[in-house]
Amino acid sequence: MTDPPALKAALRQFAREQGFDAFGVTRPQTTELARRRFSEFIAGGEHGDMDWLAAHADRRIDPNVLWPDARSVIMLGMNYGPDWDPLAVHGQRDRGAISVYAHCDSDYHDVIKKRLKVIARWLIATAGGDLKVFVDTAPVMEKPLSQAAGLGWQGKHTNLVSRDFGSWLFLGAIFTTLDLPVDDAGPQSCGSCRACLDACPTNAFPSPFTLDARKCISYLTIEHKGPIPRDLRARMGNRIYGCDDCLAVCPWNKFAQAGRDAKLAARAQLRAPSLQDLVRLDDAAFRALFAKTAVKRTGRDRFVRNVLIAIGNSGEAALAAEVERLLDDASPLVRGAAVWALGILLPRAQFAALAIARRDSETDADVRQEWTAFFDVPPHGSTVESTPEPSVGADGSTGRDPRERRA
Ligand code: B12
Ligand code: SF4
Ligand code: SF4
Repeated sequence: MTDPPALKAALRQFAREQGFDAFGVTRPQTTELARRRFSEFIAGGEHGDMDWLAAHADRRIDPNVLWPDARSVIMLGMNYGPDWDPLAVHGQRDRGAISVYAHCDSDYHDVIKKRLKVIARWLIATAGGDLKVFVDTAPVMEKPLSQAAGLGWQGKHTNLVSRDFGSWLFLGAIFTTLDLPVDDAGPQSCGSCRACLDACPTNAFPSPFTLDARKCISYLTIEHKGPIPRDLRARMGNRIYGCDDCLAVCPWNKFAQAGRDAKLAARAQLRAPSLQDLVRLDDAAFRALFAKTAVKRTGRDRFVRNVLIAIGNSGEAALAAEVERLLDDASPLVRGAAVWALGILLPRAQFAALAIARRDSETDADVRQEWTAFFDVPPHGSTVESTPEPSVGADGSTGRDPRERRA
């Protein structure tokens, strides 16, 4: 097939048969704005400890550096719209909120990559040329390229919004040496809306269209390897893996439809899992539960860290015994989060007694700091009654310190 418009139409149809709901073609170029903003993002340290974002920045901001032979970029979107309200779980304090994309019984990276390769084989067999496929993990700016290919526009929450699927599209890319006809860029359609900016529990948007990843719960719960900064813990509520708040409030979701791909079907078990069950997971149980899902990415220790923060925020004193057991966990990350949760769940005198008994034998500096941050524990021999008031006040998503709930 040599006629480029006919080839493109056949390719669009084949992509649809492979489960892709959105399709468009652009040239291997990013805009001046995208390049500038990416450089500012890295220079300002807004990528946190995602060093892989800073590495190969030249390739990421310029597809021609990534692959000089590319002539066209085919951008594809797969709808994963939920058929439930992803924000409803926030009202269930003893349950954890896992973001919609990770409910799927398969990791979307695997599903999409496999389908992109099927399309790639079809394209080579039909029209020749050379190509490369990418989803998420390669140095490719998928959102600006998708906007340029007409799939939608980058909303103020920075994700791609589609007129047909709202915020719920996974993106993937095929770079090819073929010269395909391009589509018009998606028009910016946020207007005066700022629902996503106002919905963010951690104020992670310094301004519309820009995100400071260091404050984003998605970053904190999935990418961040160390202890979660104290001032953000209470704001996380019960979000234990990713966050959908800015996506879910977008008014364009009213045109969205539930995802149709069986491979991305949501596992009901992950809709509102019990925090009590999750905090008991050891490494083997974690891997057994999440093996096929995107959640496996954090590993057990980071995941249990997140669950402990949610337990602290739940104010459920009945969970204190489960948490206390984790003070002996092998992972300092888990022990530190357990200390923070107990500081909220236990009556002050009981927490202080525990701190006095435990702090000096703690080998990890960060965990020792967790003990001292809540109470300036006096040296051995002093009485619990002399313990001063807590020195740290974490404000909740409601603006309140979760410890107030015990009052
Ligand atoms: C790093 C990363 C993250 C980081 C940083 C997110 C971010 N916004 O940068 C963290 C871990 C926080 C994250 C979180 C999430 N991610 Co993510 N992530 C990525 C990744 C790997 C790179 C994104 C990137 O380049 N960021 C750097 C910044 C500087 O680029 P940017 O976001 O495009 O920023 C632009 C705007 O700021 C814009 N801009 C600045 N000023 C202005 C002004 C105007 C007027 C305009 C128009 C634009 C504009 O310029 C920048 C360049 O275009 C992509 C995959 C990929 N390879 O592209 C997935 C990706 C963006 N993530 C995705 C998803 C699903 C998520 C989550 C929803 C997951 C979840 N539920 O928890 C959240 C959403 C959080 C959010 N509001 O962004 C999807 C988004 C799909 C979509 N429809 O857009 C992607 C594309 C993966 C995929 N293949 O499907 N992610
Ligand atoms: S994903 Fe959550 S924390 Fe991150 S920017 Fe959106 S609302 Fe804020
Ligand atoms: S919520 Fe409003 S401002 Fe945010 S992306 Fe959607 S339309 Fe744009």
